[in-house]
Amino acid sequence: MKIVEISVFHRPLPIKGAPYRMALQELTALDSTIVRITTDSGVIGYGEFCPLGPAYQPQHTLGGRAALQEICPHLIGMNPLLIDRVYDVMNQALCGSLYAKSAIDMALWDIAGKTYGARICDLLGGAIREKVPSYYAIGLTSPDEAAEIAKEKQAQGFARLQLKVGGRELQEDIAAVHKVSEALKTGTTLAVDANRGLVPRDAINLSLACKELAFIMEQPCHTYEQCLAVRQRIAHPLYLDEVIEDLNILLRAISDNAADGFGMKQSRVGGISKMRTIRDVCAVAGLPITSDDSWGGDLVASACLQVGATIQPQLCDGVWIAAPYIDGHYDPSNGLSVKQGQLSLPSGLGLGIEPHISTTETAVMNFG
Ligand code: 0XW
Ligand code: MG
Repeated sequence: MKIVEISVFHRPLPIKGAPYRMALQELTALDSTIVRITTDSGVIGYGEFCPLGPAYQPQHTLGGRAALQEICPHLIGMNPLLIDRVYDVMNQALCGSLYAKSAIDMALWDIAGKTYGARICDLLGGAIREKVPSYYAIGLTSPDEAAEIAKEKQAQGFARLQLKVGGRELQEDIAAVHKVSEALKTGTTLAVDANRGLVPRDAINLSLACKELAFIMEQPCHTYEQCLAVRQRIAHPLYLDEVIEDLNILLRAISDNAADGFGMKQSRVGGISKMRTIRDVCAVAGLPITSDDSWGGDLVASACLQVGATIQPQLCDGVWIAAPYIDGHYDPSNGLSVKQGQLSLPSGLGLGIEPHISTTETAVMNFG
């Protein structure tokens, strides 16, 4: 089997309803990129990356497409089933840009599933469960509004909530954490996620002002070192997210006992192949992870779920997908939606998602 063509498509993803507000970002629309890999056997695989705007992390749409410009010509003619070997060639062609490489990796896994007659989760060792808990991220808003959203989302079946804090008066964050905590039903867990938006002093004060409340502090401060220092001074378990940019930093964090768990974003670390390793390393270390991404449509959602379904339940803190903020699906028949707080694996082979790309649509880039 050989790769004969790689096509790249743009997919605008306007955000449904109010802007998505985090400590350092307010977003009303995202730009996603779909990669289609065609093989000489006729099997086609799809991948996707969707940075959370150009300022969130060192990733942005045009940068990812420029990375694909560097990488894709080297992949034409390669056997797509030899995923690690293709990854070697990607790394020889371009240093870094793991988010762009994650889309190629995703498409290769999709091709593998379609070729071997399996879902990706089953190629990853097998789904432990067909339904996996999702979680809902409550954007930056007033304490009362956050509590109302918490009630609404728990009524919809979410058993884990993430509350965004940071980038505003600390007292408002403290009030929001208290109000949301008061609204939690028995069994609902809470993560308070600053997305690096708190200086160490405020992260410590937030935790101490809420020390009687149970929640995880997720990525409170901007840097790994700041979080490491804060970890000694707070009263809550600490998860790292944005600073875990690759496997090396993950291993360092485990060795430093820097975190009690991780919020993982698949494109940040390089795709399904890397998430498989992270899953296994964190399992050995007994550290929970989420299986998320920055943003994206049905393809990213399925990739996160395929991995999430293979994480031991006691170590899976959920699979976050952007579907609640997106109108419509790439694949109306198989697109993923959260139902009763859970995500169900698509039944199809590979990702189980066939994005609708009209024959008249022009690719933004084409190779092969
Ligand atoms: C909730 N997420 C997984 C989606 C947004 O990209 C932010 C992210 C997080 O937890 O940091
Ligand atoms: Mg996070």
